[in-house]
Amino acid sequence: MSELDFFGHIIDGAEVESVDGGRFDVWNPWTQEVWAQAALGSAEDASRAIASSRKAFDDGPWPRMGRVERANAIHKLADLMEARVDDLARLDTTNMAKPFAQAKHDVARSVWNFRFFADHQRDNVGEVYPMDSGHHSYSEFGPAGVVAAISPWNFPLMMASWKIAPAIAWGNTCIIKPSEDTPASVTLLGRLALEAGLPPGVLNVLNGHGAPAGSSLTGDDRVDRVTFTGSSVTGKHVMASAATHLAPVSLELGGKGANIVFGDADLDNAVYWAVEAIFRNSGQICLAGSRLFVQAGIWDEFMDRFKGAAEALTIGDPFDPATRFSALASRKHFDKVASYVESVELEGGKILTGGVDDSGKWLVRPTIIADLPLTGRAYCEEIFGPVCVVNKFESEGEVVRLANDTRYGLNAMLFTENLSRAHRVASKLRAGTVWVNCFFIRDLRTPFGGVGDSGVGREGGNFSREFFTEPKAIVMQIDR
Ligand code: TXE
Repeated sequence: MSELDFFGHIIDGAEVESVDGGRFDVWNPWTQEVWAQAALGSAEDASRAIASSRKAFDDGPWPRMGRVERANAIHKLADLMEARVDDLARLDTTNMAKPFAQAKHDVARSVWNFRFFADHQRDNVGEVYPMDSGHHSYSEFGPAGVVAAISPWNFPLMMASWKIAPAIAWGNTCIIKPSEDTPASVTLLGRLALEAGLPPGVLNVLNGHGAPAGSSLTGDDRVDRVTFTGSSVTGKHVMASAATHLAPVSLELGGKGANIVFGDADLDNAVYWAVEAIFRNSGQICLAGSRLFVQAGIWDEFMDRFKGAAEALTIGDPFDPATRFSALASRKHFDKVASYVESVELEGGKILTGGVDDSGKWLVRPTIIADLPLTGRAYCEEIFGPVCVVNKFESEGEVVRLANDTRYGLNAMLFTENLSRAHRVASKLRAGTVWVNCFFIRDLRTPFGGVGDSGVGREGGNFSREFFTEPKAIVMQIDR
């Protein structure tokens, strides 16, 4: 057997094996082969990582560094990432079958996360509150401490960077636990952080499973903040675990996004984004537009075009530049998505195109479903795959009710050329983000997060500042 790549933990300035030498296999879901191994973190490894980040916070230079110097250090890490774009992207593509061009796009967004939060922290200001009593008050935003960040496998590098960047920019130290399905790119990021000269313990990477590695982080009272992206079920465990030591949590969980196309929409644009919203990344996006609502008057034309565009996506090897759509990220996930597709006809729905591929690949083709009762599993539950359930609607009031009738509330999209309707409907939708005539566009200053089962809290710009710092009020007598 050829020598496999190995991804260790990054703890206290070095890449290390687990204390007990444990390792786990890392799969390439396109070739269905093991291509690497990673260190299998135990409770003891988690404890070591926490001790290191604790020491780096309590005694190290990072939280005490000037804001300009800290920003420069993070920009240096971003420079190193930029120099290794292809390597980072290759790891994500190999590890989860994300088309290579999309993986490169994700690396660019990850670099931008670091640059944005470095500058945001450097240029941020406190507030002064003039008082009538002969005093004045002002606010200060000091670092919170040790941050445990737990990230998923659908955007391995990008979701991790979204957490690490604001955490370290605000002077905290951070332990990231990537998903056990995708340890590779985050481990390379940890290596680059050492190369960039970040002090030991500022960014530790702990590889391993949700339990014990992840749960040992969230339940440890030396951890001051827990930020998590993953399933709603796991999110509840993470919140309960953090509550044992009252660590504030930020949870970005599942979604069942509504995508509404009104009769007056620009159809070329609406079709383009409907395809992106559910088939990009093989639908493995919490923000996916998995419930599509189309107004009756344009149903036939829209569905024709949407189906045609879905069938035109080039499916194949994620490293082939022509590929737009590839396999699901793991065997386990393929089984889950396939089981939803298999439930559709049993529950009265019709598969208009797509379905489970019969090649033996872990592949579900771009799938469009109609006529499914609103109680159908594929309509109600997060599938996290390339499966779009479409429904017809008549009126604005009806579609707002339908869109909001879900336990989730991460995001929604609406397509219309009517300005008043765009504002009116956007404001009525129960969701953390509403995209009008577009999808997936982010400004890092804006709040990001969800309602209901989609999460707790918001991150982005000053919302990240609130979470990753301990805001302090200083009150001073000035009239003596
Ligand atoms: O998620 P988990 P899984 C949804 C999606 C998917 C389903 C299952 O529907 O099909 O979740 O995916 C870590 N304490 N999303 O099983 O379990 C785990 O190791 C601490 C939506 O991968 O939520 C990984 O790093 N950590 C989603 C991370 O949590 C724990 C992205 C996510 O794993 C833990 C991913 C524990 N007890 C899946 N148990 C989104 N919102 O984008 C697990 N983990």
